[in-house]
Amino acid sequence: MELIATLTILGLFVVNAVCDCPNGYMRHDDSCYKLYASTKASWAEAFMYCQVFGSDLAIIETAREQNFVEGFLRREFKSGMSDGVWIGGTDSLVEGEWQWVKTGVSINQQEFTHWWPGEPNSSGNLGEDCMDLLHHENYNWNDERCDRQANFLCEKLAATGQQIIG
Ligand SMILES: [Ca+2]
Ligand SMILES: [Ca+2]
Ligand SMILES: [Ca+2]
Repeated sequence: MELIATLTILGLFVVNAVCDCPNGYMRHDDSCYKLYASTKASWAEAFMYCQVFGSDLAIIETAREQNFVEGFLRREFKSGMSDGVWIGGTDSLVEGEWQWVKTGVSINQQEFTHWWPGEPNSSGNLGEDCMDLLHHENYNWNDERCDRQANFLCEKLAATGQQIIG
């Protein structure tokens, strides 16, 4: 009788720590990433797409995260993805003051930055206010015209918590 009671309790209350990503997302550290490799959008549209799916344009805060993203994008490029992937940096509010759109954190003051040499260069008459990663710039950071149609990378925090599996 005691044994059955114990088993019942275990059966009902076995919990399992889960820390996972939705289907179609790639896990790295505490984040889930989804690359839209066959959808192209302007930076503002890409921003909205990510939000619709409960995520945000990716924010790259460390060399470790940059390495992961570069590797991920290179593999996709080899599989046929075109050049140019939006991430979540912009200086559209104040020219030259780069920030991550999700958090408003200043990129200029971030310890880790990874601009390609000569970038951001605000190229062309219309300037460039949105951040992308270009294969031909080694997936380092570039400022780009925001209306360019490009693929994009969304990021969300991996779910953490407890799930009853009994
Ligand atoms: Ca991140
Ligand atoms: Ca700019
Ligand atoms: Ca540029």
